[in-house]
Amino acid sequence: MTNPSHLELAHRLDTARNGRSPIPGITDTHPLAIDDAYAVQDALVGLRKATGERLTGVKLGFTSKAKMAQMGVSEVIVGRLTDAMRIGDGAELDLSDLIHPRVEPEVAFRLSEYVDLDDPTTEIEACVDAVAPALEVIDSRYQDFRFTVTDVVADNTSAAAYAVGAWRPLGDVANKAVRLRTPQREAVGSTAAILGAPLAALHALLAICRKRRIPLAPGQIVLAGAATAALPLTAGVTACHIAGLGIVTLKGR
Ligand code: OOG
Repeated sequence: MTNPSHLELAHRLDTARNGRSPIPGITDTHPLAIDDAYAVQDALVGLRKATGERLTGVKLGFTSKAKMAQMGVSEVIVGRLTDAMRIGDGAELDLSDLIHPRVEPEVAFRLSEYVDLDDPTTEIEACVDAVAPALEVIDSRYQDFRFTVTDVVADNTSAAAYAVGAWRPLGDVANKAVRLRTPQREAVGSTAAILGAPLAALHALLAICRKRRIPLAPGQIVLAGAATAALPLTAGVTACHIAGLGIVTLKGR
Protein backbone atom coordinates (compact mmCIF):
# COMPACT_ATOMS: atom_id res chain seq x y z
CA MET A 1 0.00 0.00 0.00
CA THR A 2 1.57 3.29 -0.99
CA ASN A 3 -1.05 5.89 -0.32
CA PRO A 4 -2.03 6.59 2.44
CA SER A 5 0.90 5.16 4.36
CA HIS A 6 0.62 2.97 7.45
CA LEU A 7 1.90 5.87 9.53
CA GLU A 8 -0.60 8.28 8.04
CA LEU A 9 -3.48 5.93 8.84
CA ALA A 10 -2.10 5.47 12.36
CA HIS A 11 -2.06 9.26 12.80
CA ARG A 12 -5.69 9.46 11.66
CA LEU A 13 -6.73 6.89 14.24
CA ASP A 14 -4.65 8.49 16.98
CA THR A 15 -6.11 11.92 16.21
CA ALA A 16 -9.62 10.43 16.35
CA ARG A 17 -8.88 9.00 19.80
CA ASN A 18 -7.23 12.13 21.16
CA GLY A 19 -9.95 14.39 19.80
CA ARG A 20 -12.80 11.98 20.56
CA SER A 21 -13.96 12.44 17.00
CA PRO A 22 -14.70 9.15 15.24
CA ILE A 23 -13.77 8.65 11.60
CA PRO A 24 -15.30 6.61 8.75
CA GLY A 25 -13.89 3.12 8.21
CA ILE A 26 -10.58 3.11 6.33
CA THR A 27 -11.95 0.38 4.07
CA ASP A 28 -14.90 2.61 3.13
CA THR A 29 -12.47 4.34 0.78
CA HIS A 30 -9.28 2.22 0.55
CA PRO A 31 -8.64 -1.50 0.44
CA LEU A 32 -6.72 -2.61 3.54
CA ALA A 33 -5.16 -6.07 3.61
CA ILE A 34 -4.72 -7.81 6.96
CA ASP A 35 -0.91 -7.47 6.85
CA ASP A 36 -1.28 -3.74 6.25
CA ALA A 37 -3.83 -3.53 9.07
CA TYR A 38 -1.33 -5.03 11.54
CA ALA A 39 1.33 -2.66 10.19
CA VAL A 40 -1.00 0.29 10.94
CA GLN A 41 -1.59 -1.14 14.43
CA ASP A 42 2.20 -1.34 14.94
CA ALA A 43 2.57 2.27 13.85
CA LEU A 44 -0.31 3.34 16.12
CA VAL A 45 1.20 1.56 19.13
CA GLY A 46 4.53 3.15 18.16
CA LEU A 47 2.93 6.61 18.36
CA ARG A 48 1.69 5.81 21.87
CA LYS A 49 5.09 4.46 22.93
CA ALA A 50 6.66 7.66 21.64
CA THR A 51 4.59 9.56 24.21
CA GLY A 52 6.03 7.39 26.99
CA GLU A 53 3.42 4.62 27.19
CA ARG A 54 4.68 1.15 28.01
CA LEU A 55 3.29 -2.13 26.69
CA THR A 56 1.54 -4.12 29.43
CA GLY A 57 0.14 -7.01 27.41
CA VAL A 58 -2.09 -8.14 24.62
CA LYS A 59 -5.79 -8.73 24.06
CA LEU A 60 -7.68 -11.06 21.83
CA GLY A 61 -10.84 -10.03 20.03
CA PHE A 62 -13.67 -11.98 18.47
CA THR A 63 -13.00 -15.12 20.49
CA SER A 64 -16.70 -15.54 21.22
CA LYS A 65 -19.55 -16.41 18.86
CA ALA A 66 -21.69 -13.69 20.49
CA LYS A 67 -19.05 -11.07 19.67
CA MET A 68 -18.49 -12.39 16.16
CA ALA A 69 -22.24 -12.26 15.54
CA GLN A 70 -22.53 -8.79 17.13
CA MET A 71 -19.80 -7.42 14.86
CA GLY A 72 -20.41 -9.60 11.79
CA VAL A 73 -16.87 -11.05 11.64
CA SER A 74 -15.37 -14.51 11.93
CA GLU A 75 -11.68 -14.43 12.81
CA VAL A 76 -9.72 -13.96 16.01
CA ILE A 77 -7.64 -10.78 16.17
CA VAL A 78 -4.99 -9.41 18.54
CA GLY A 79 -4.30 -5.93 19.90
CA ARG A 80 -1.88 -4.33 22.33
CA LEU A 81 -2.45 -2.98 25.86
CA THR A 82 -0.46 -0.16 27.44
CA ASP A 83 -0.05 1.19 30.95
CA ALA A 84 -2.15 4.24 30.04
CA MET A 85 -5.13 1.92 29.49
CA ARG A 86 -4.83 0.23 32.88
CA ILE A 87 -7.26 1.22 35.63
CA GLY A 88 -7.24 -0.15 39.17
CA ASP A 89 -9.92 -2.53 40.42
CA GLY A 90 -12.79 -0.27 41.55
CA ALA A 91 -11.17 2.86 40.12
CA GLU A 92 -12.91 5.63 38.22
CA LEU A 93 -12.84 5.99 34.47
CA ASP A 94 -13.60 9.36 32.95
CA LEU A 95 -16.17 8.68 30.22
CA SER A 96 -15.62 12.09 28.67
CA ASP A 97 -12.21 10.83 27.51
CA LEU A 98 -13.95 8.24 25.34
CA ILE A 99 -16.11 8.30 22.20
CA HIS A 100 -18.78 5.60 22.65
CA PRO A 101 -17.34 3.10 25.14
CA ARG A 102 -18.58 -0.44 25.57
CA VAL A 103 -17.54 -2.94 28.20
CA GLU A 104 -16.88 -6.68 28.09
CA PRO A 105 -16.30 -9.33 30.77
CA GLU A 106 -13.03 -11.18 30.24
CA VAL A 107 -10.59 -13.67 31.72
CA ALA A 108 -7.07 -12.27 32.22
CA PHE A 109 -3.91 -14.40 32.30
CA ARG A 110 -0.54 -13.27 33.64
CA LEU A 111 2.60 -14.36 31.85
CA SER A 112 5.40 -15.50 34.14
CA GLU A 113 7.84 -16.59 31.44
CA TYR A 114 9.10 -15.29 28.15
CA VAL A 115 7.15 -17.03 25.37
CA ASP A 116 9.53 -18.37 22.73
CA LEU A 117 7.63 -17.78 19.50
CA ASP A 118 10.22 -19.61 17.42
CA ASP A 119 10.28 -22.84 19.42
CA PRO A 120 7.60 -25.18 18.02
CA THR A 121 7.47 -27.04 21.36
CA THR A 122 6.46 -23.91 23.35
CA GLU A 123 3.54 -24.62 25.68
CA ILE A 124 1.91 -21.34 26.46
CA GLU A 125 0.09 -22.62 29.60
CA ALA A 126 3.52 -23.25 31.10
CA CYS A 127 4.30 -19.54 30.61
CA VAL A 128 1.23 -18.42 32.61
CA ASP A 129 1.12 -18.38 36.41
CA ALA A 130 -2.10 -16.58 37.33
CA VAL A 131 -5.63 -15.82 36.24
CA ALA A 132 -8.12 -13.07 37.17
CA PRO A 133 -11.50 -11.64 36.19
CA ALA A 134 -11.20 -8.54 34.02
CA LEU A 135 -13.25 -5.77 32.45
CA GLU A 136 -12.25 -4.53 29.05
CA VAL A 137 -13.45 -1.18 27.79
CA ILE A 138 -13.52 -0.97 24.01
CA ASP A 139 -14.03 2.29 22.16
CA SER A 140 -13.90 2.11 18.40
CA ARG A 141 -12.36 5.12 16.77
CA TYR A 142 -14.78 4.49 13.86
CA GLN A 143 -18.17 6.13 13.51
CA ASP A 144 -21.05 4.04 14.89
CA PHE A 145 -18.65 1.21 15.89
CA ARG A 146 -18.87 0.15 12.25
CA PHE A 147 -15.82 -1.51 10.73
CA THR A 148 -14.42 -4.48 8.84
CA VAL A 149 -11.95 -6.91 10.42
CA THR A 150 -9.00 -5.09 8.90
CA ASP A 151 -10.33 -1.68 10.02
CA VAL A 152 -10.57 -2.88 13.61
CA VAL A 153 -7.13 -4.50 13.55
CA ALA A 154 -5.66 -1.18 12.39
CA ASP A 155 -7.51 0.52 15.28
CA ASN A 156 -5.70 -1.70 17.80
CA THR A 157 -8.86 -3.84 18.12
CA SER A 158 -10.76 -0.94 19.76
CA ALA A 159 -8.62 -1.24 22.93
CA ALA A 160 -9.32 1.65 25.31
CA ALA A 161 -9.03 0.64 28.98
CA TYR A 162 -9.00 -2.40 31.24
CA ALA A 163 -9.29 -3.36 34.90
CA VAL A 164 -8.08 -6.64 36.38
CA GLY A 165 -9.28 -8.19 39.67
CA ALA A 166 -7.24 -10.21 42.17
CA TRP A 167 -4.87 -12.75 40.64
CA ARG A 168 -5.17 -16.42 41.59
CA PRO A 169 -2.90 -19.30 40.68
CA LEU A 170 -3.82 -20.74 37.31
CA GLY A 171 -6.49 -23.39 37.80
CA ASP A 172 -9.47 -24.71 35.91
CA VAL A 173 -11.23 -21.83 34.19
CA ALA A 174 -13.33 -23.83 31.74
CA ASN A 175 -17.11 -23.54 31.86
CA LYS A 176 -17.36 -20.90 34.58
CA ALA A 177 -20.41 -18.65 34.80
CA VAL A 178 -19.75 -15.04 33.78
CA ARG A 179 -21.92 -12.08 34.71
CA LEU A 180 -21.44 -8.52 33.47
CA ARG A 181 -23.52 -5.88 35.19
CA THR A 182 -23.65 -2.21 34.21
CA PRO A 183 -25.90 0.32 35.97
CA GLN A 184 -28.54 -0.29 33.27
CA ARG A 185 -28.04 -3.77 31.96
CA GLU A 186 -26.78 -7.26 32.54
CA ALA A 187 -25.25 -9.93 30.32
CA VAL A 188 -24.65 -13.50 31.41
CA GLY A 189 -22.54 -16.15 29.78
CA SER A 190 -19.85 -18.72 30.35
CA THR A 191 -16.12 -18.89 29.86
CA ALA A 192 -17.00 -21.70 27.43
CA ALA A 193 -17.97 -18.89 25.06
CA ILE A 194 -14.27 -18.00 24.75
CA LEU A 195 -13.28 -20.36 21.91
CA GLY A 196 -14.75 -23.26 23.92
CA ALA A 197 -12.39 -22.61 26.87
CA PRO A 198 -10.08 -19.74 27.83
CA LEU A 199 -7.02 -21.99 27.45
CA ALA A 200 -7.96 -22.43 23.79
CA ALA A 201 -7.72 -18.66 23.53
CA LEU A 202 -4.12 -18.89 24.78
CA HIS A 203 -3.33 -21.35 22.00
CA ALA A 204 -4.95 -19.03 19.47
CA LEU A 205 -2.88 -16.19 20.93
CA LEU A 206 0.36 -18.11 20.50
CA ALA A 207 -0.48 -18.83 16.86
CA ILE A 208 -1.37 -15.24 16.06
CA CYS A 209 1.62 -13.79 17.94
CA ARG A 210 3.89 -16.16 15.99
CA LYS A 211 2.37 -15.01 12.76
CA ARG A 212 2.38 -11.30 13.62
CA ARG A 213 5.73 -11.36 15.47
CA ILE A 214 4.24 -9.91 18.65
CA PRO A 215 6.55 -10.63 21.61
CA LEU A 216 5.11 -11.95 24.87
CA ALA A 217 7.16 -11.20 27.97
CA PRO A 218 6.95 -12.06 31.69
CA GLY A 219 4.72 -9.70 33.68
CA GLN A 220 2.53 -8.97 30.67
CA ILE A 221 -1.14 -9.81 30.75
CA VAL A 222 -3.40 -11.45 28.21
CA LEU A 223 -7.07 -10.54 27.92
CA ALA A 224 -8.55 -13.69 26.44
CA GLY A 225 -11.60 -12.12 24.77
CA ALA A 226 -15.15 -11.34 25.74
CA ALA A 227 -17.45 -14.02 27.15
CA THR A 228 -20.63 -12.13 26.17
CA ALA A 229 -21.61 -9.42 23.72
CA ALA A 230 -20.40 -5.95 24.77
CA LEU A 231 -22.69 -3.57 26.70
CA PRO A 232 -22.61 0.24 26.57
CA LEU A 233 -20.46 1.63 29.38
CA THR A 234 -22.34 4.29 31.32
CA ALA A 235 -21.82 6.30 34.52
CA GLY A 236 -21.82 4.28 37.72
CA VAL A 237 -20.40 0.95 38.82
CA THR A 238 -19.87 -1.85 36.32
CA ALA A 239 -18.88 -5.30 37.54
CA CYS A 240 -17.67 -8.56 36.05
CA HIS A 241 -18.11 -11.67 38.17
CA ILE A 242 -16.63 -15.01 37.13
CA ALA A 243 -17.43 -18.12 39.18
CA GLY A 244 -14.33 -19.28 41.02
CA LEU A 245 -12.36 -16.16 40.08
CA GLY A 246 -14.31 -13.43 41.88
CA ILE A 247 -15.23 -9.92 40.88
CA VAL A 248 -13.69 -6.80 39.36
CA THR A 249 -15.36 -3.41 39.10
CA LEU A 250 -14.83 0.01 37.64
CA LYS A 251 -16.74 3.23 38.07
CA GLY A 252 -17.67 5.30 35.03
CA ARG A 253 -18.04 8.98 35.74
C1 OOG B 1 -13.39 -5.14 18.67
C2 OOG B 1 -12.83 -5.72 19.92
C3 OOG B 1 -13.51 -7.02 20.29
C4 OOG B 1 -13.50 -8.94 21.96
O1 OOG B 1 -13.22 -9.33 23.11
O2 OOG B 1 -14.13 -9.63 21.17
C5 OOG B 1 -13.02 -7.58 21.56
C6 OOG B 1 -14.72 -4.46 18.86
O3 OOG B 1 -15.73 -5.13 18.98
O4 OOG B 1 -14.75 -3.22 18.84
O5 OOG B 1 -12.24 -7.00 22.27
